[in-house]
Amino acid sequence: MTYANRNVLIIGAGRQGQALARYLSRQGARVTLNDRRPPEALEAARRALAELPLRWETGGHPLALLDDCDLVCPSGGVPLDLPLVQEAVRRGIPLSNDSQIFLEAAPCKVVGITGSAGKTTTTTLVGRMGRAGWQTGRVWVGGNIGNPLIADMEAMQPGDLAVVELSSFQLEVMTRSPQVAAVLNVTPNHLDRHGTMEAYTAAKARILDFQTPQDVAVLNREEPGSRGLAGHTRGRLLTFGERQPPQGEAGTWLSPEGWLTFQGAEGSQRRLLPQSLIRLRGRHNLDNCLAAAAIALAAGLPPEAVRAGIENFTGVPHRLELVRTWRGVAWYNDSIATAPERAMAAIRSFDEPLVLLAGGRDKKLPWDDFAALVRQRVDHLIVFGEAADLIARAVGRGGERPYTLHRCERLHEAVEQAAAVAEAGDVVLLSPGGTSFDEFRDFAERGEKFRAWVQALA
Ligand code: UMA
Repeated sequence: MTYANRNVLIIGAGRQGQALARYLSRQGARVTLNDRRPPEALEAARRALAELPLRWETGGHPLALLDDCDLVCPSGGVPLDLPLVQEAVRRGIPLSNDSQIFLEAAPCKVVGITGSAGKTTTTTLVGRMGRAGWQTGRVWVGGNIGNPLIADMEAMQPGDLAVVELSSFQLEVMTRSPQVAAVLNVTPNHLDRHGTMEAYTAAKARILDFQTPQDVAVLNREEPGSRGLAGHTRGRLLTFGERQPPQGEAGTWLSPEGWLTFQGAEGSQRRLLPQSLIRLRGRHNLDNCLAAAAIALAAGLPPEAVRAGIENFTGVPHRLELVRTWRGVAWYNDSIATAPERAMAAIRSFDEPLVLLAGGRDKKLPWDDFAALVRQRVDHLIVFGEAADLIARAVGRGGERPYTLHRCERLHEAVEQAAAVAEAGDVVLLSPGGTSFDEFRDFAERGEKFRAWVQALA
């Protein structure tokens, strides 16, 4: 597709919108960048893009922007039920986004990774594996992880490998799939945006829907949401999971001797690395390693690269990140956990007595399973932010645990409360289960503030 002289409306002037505006503008498109925020709030973005001939429309989403418009590109954070987007659909104006345009134009092999949890760790691992073993060019890592790869398009060469994390928000409008496409799991998440589990699953399935018979799908054998998408595979299927794949199925697994192992479709077994070399905590991280191994092998990387990518990897910031051990208490930052499921995976990663900080903004997800796990595993629960009361009500009282439950307005107070109740040998875990938007710009800012407050404890 060529963009020269086409009128493109980009909605949202965040990272995706800015990267796309730059790319399309260089391709000769006439770009309008629209954001609901007022001009003062967009100063930095305007300065960053000052050299481009962009039209800016800020402070709202007037429908008149659609007059003479050829293409509308909503950013990930822009809901598709926004009247401006709905009106574009009604007028028959096609929708696209940075990831779709990236897939259309990428000159090299692209690996796409999605899932409700584990995307960023798995994407990072596959990137490390690529850097250890990709022979024909550079390896690019980006997408929902934070840096849109459309920004690097002009430097990409046919022999390169691009590893891209895709969110359900991006996939929702996409009609292209990467050559290697992985769905790690599909558990309730973002239901505030997608409405139903069916709609959310359908968005995720789009990563497979447009593959060709030459492509490879990677699915989680042991998680029904991902496994259930097997019917969407158009090419080869590889699976991952802890137990051995059934006969005839290619995939990774953990052998009884403790080796991450690859089984070929014809039944061959290849040892990749011993589990003892994995330095990440938690069972979900074992799954992320098994997934990354399957994805890397699907992309054509050698087994040695799988080992090199996992060995010595200690994790991604804000994901079960050890901040500090102070007075015998280990403080962990898992600010990325913006859904109860994620917080549950974090809780299960520890055997130590737990002080849990949970809260933030609710995404209309069920808290019952989370509450049941808290009653089994958490000694002290500290709830904070908008969802504090909701979580406290779900956990309720009765039974022994949690021994104490404290309510705080803000995260800073919650940190101080945790310092007051934790004893040597405990783990204090920030794994909120809610988003950060009630108090912070994003989960990264929440994690950074948490880190700073914990470092300052004295
Ligand atoms: N905006 C409007 N109107 C609206 C809503 C938003 O104009 O109705 C504007 C906002 O004022 C803001 C811009 O849109 O200026 C924000 O857009 P954005 O939230 O998409 O922000 P980006 O910086 O472009 O970040 C996006 C992803 N954000 C989302 O999908 C919500 C980032 O994922 C991603 O890292 C980045 O692009 C680079 O690709 C974040 C995320 O939370 C980490 N993702 C979700 C997740 O992982 O669960 C999907």
